[in-house]
Amino acid sequence: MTEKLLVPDIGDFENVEVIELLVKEGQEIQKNDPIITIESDKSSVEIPSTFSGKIETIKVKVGDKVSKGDLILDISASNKASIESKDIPKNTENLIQQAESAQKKNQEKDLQTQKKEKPEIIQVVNKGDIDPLETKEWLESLSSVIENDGNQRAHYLIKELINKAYMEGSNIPYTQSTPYINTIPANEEKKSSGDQNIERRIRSLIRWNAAAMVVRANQKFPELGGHIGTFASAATLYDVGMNHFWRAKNNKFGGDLVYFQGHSAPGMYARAFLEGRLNEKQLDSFRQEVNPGGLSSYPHPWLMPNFWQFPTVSMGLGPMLAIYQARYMKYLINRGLIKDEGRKVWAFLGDGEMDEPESLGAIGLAAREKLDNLIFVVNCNLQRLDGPVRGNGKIIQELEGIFRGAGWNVIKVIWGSYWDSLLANDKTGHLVKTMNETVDGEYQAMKARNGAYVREKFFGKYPETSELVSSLSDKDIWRLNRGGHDPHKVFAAYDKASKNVGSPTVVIAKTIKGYGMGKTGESVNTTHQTKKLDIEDLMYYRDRFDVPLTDQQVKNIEYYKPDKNSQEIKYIKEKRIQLGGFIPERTTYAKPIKAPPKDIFDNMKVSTGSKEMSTTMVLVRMLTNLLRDKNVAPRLVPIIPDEARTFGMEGFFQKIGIYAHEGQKYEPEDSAQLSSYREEKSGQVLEEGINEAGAMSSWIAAGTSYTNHDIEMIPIYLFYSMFGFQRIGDFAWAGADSQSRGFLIGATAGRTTLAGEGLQHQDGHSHLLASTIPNCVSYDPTFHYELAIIFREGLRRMHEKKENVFYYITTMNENYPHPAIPKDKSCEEGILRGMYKIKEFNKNKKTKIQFLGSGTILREMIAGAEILQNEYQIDSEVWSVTSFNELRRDGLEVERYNLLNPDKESKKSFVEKCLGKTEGPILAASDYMRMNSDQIRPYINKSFYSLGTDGFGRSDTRKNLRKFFEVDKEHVVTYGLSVLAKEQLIASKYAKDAIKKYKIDINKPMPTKV
Ligand SMILES: Cc1ncc(C[n+]2csc(CCOP(=O)(O)OP(=O)(O)O)c2C)c(N)n1
Ligand SMILES: [Mg+2]
Repeated sequence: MTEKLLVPDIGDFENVEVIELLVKEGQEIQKNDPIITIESDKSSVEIPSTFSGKIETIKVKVGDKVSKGDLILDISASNKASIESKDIPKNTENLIQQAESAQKKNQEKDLQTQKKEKPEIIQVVNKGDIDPLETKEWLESLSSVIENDGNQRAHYLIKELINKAYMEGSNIPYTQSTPYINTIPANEEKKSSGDQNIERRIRSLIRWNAAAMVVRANQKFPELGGHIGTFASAATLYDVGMNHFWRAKNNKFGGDLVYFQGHSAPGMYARAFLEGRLNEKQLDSFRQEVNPGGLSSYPHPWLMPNFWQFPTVSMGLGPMLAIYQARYMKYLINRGLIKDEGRKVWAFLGDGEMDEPESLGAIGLAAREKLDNLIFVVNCNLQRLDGPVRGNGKIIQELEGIFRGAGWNVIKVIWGSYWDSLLANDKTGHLVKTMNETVDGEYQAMKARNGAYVREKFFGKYPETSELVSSLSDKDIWRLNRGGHDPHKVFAAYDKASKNVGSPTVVIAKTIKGYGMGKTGESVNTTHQTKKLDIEDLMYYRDRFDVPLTDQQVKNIEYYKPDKNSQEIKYIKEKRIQLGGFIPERTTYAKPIKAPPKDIFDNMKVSTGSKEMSTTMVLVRMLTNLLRDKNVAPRLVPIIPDEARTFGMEGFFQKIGIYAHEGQKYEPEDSAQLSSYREEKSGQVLEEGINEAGAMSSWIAAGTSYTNHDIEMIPIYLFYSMFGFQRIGDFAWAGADSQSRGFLIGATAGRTTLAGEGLQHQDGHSHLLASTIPNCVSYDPTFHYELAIIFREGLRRMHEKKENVFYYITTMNENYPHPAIPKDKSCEEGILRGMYKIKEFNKNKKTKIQFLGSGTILREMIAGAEILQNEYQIDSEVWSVTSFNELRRDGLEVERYNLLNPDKESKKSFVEKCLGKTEGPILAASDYMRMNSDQIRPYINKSFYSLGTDGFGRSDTRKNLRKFFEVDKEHVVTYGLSVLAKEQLIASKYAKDAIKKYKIDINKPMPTKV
């Protein structure tokens, strides 16, 4: 049966050009195979077949204009797989699945409810209680509900009560925090199978060696710095993870991913020393990295590429990177690219670090995406650098509320085991009441004093609490430990966190900053900066943790490493063997991706004739081509912060889908259209919403996939160029440190090219920001073939040759025709190295000038050069500068070589090779600040002038903006003449005439001043 394939609804477009035929007559095709590509002035999109069968006749050809309902081809259909098929639509299918799984969950919940557990209830006495008897009755009723019908029922009743109160007008929010006690009751703690005595001894040695390393380095070179207090507070939190939870990567398992708190790095080195991975000499090179073998101050994969995986020390980056890492892991699983092995992402954070907006900025996403592979551990030592985090409040309670509100599973680890019996005996609730009432400033001060002080200030608040500790000595009171220092409590929390299903978990642990450091460093406001300990302090530290060193060895600040056959060393190794290997460790076994054949971009090397298009559109066309390359296609990770339509990428929604872990539960408003919004569990596009920091975190996760998941991926993050480096600069630096590979595309770039958007949108400096990152390779191409050559080389260098660089390319939204690639063979090399001659005007053979132009402004220069030739008899050579940044790097290197080799023949920079033998002065311009082109001034011994867009952007037409910033063709002509006059190559009257002719106001203020 012959079916007719018609042009579907393509949105608000009519008469759209057919740019490619992807099938032939007589060809057998499957439903959904792409048939033709059509392109409007905004975007290109493939039209898929809605039938399977054999193509009889094709009714369109390249260049035709088509609209909705036009006939594309006739096909003899092999089955009834038309779009009107009676199959259950995908969305309905989703809804059914959803309903079924919800039902199943409810049944599971009901089962849980039937298990009756006797809850432990602590009655909190409240100052504002006007009728304690009534309170008691209500509480007793609640107890009996819990006893008879379980926690779920009790929770339901409480919720109903709150709803009722709300509806009656009582708008008092239900509190998000629970009493200031551990989330896991003592009787529900999972016990560790570890040998606590050996583990304590190991922990003590790690503590000692970490402190010794910092003290030794600072004794030698006081300028080196380092931290002791942070790891001292977190040692137990790390040790329990290392001994029992964190599984390493090996040939059988992908490995858990652990983001270590940056300035706790000494502790990780000290453990690696006991594990035999680092030696004493290396410990002695802490923070001395210039010579090989030094240990980096903080986790830096660039500097220790076989050790550190994640850069974290710029506060706030770790939490966001970890969230997006966990999401990306699920993305790879849902796309079928890696197995689901139950791997986890752990992130260690400081309580002070939680003040960073980034730290909390993405926790909503983690809950929404149900990232149960994610565990945050917030080390609440109540202090940051200068003083307490929340002196007047309680950071743990505050964080609990925030995370709980966002939908996280919260586990508070506040009190150690020594408190268990006191809490069990707190029949009046006064102990919990005191705990609730005491603020962090007091908690901190208590641990800087002694047991007697705690008795007076804490237990002394109420007679009931004084009585509770009456039989304890001051020493006993001092021994009452905090949860984060108690391996039993930490183990129970990690165990529960690891098993949690359906939401991310945060373990909020209370600790003491500088734990064990004694009077100079424990719980005092100066702890953070303590990097030197005097002999007395060191003796105290040794005794506090029973480190088996003699007084003399302490005076020498010797490291301590037990014999390799000792119990401790055997234990530490055994535990890591059981968990699959060492952590942290950075390796990669990813296979390279073969770069696509050179001809894949051939259609971008021919002239577009009169057809105009923007480079943003060229890029989208290129990506569409790449999606047909079987090696590259599945590895592309397009990342967009809610700008797909701006960039003409909406065709990707249908073609490769938007990643959504729950699929699509609704029928999109535009479902009838070809480019309708399609969310799918295996979707490929990461549509991040208005969230540049998150999008960048995704880019880093995908760009380091080759090491963290052993699969090379190609992230392409497209953004408004102004909201790139200057918005997420710190993440870009961390991405570079992580050796991320991938593309950043600064779209709608250029201060005068993105015309109407105004001051905060118009980018005239992103290339300069990009140039500050050593392994960022950046380009500002003008024409389609330049972009194609640069992009393909990027794929080859990064993903085939595995070079640790990343690409920043700007694309613009100005439509113009694109010429064919010049015939000259050296052109490709020039495009990649930064410049090549694109045009020569030599009709007059008298006076000459060299024009260097970049991006859209190159076109103004070509137009200006033409005017100069025709109207002023001035010849010129026009150079397309694809990258001033790359030219400068080459210039720097060559200059350095020449200076270091004064006796050798000087090498020539690429700039000099290109321009050295040319005639006339140089005038350079781009759509960026003059500093962009000025970068190459030192590398050419000729008169050099530049034009650029220094100053604040503003909205107007492109024409007006280019006039304002003096980069339009009229200014190119005028300044060109003026330059020649200054060089005494022509009379100044020509320049003066041009100023008059083009009505250039010489008294107009400098654009930087208005
Ligand atoms: C973005 C950023 N700002 C400031 C710093 C400097 N800094 C390093 S550690 C620190 C205090 C950290 O306190 P907290 O997060 O509580 O960690 P703790 O050492 O107490 O565990 C500060 C301000 C930094 N590393 N990064
Ligand atoms: Mg802190």
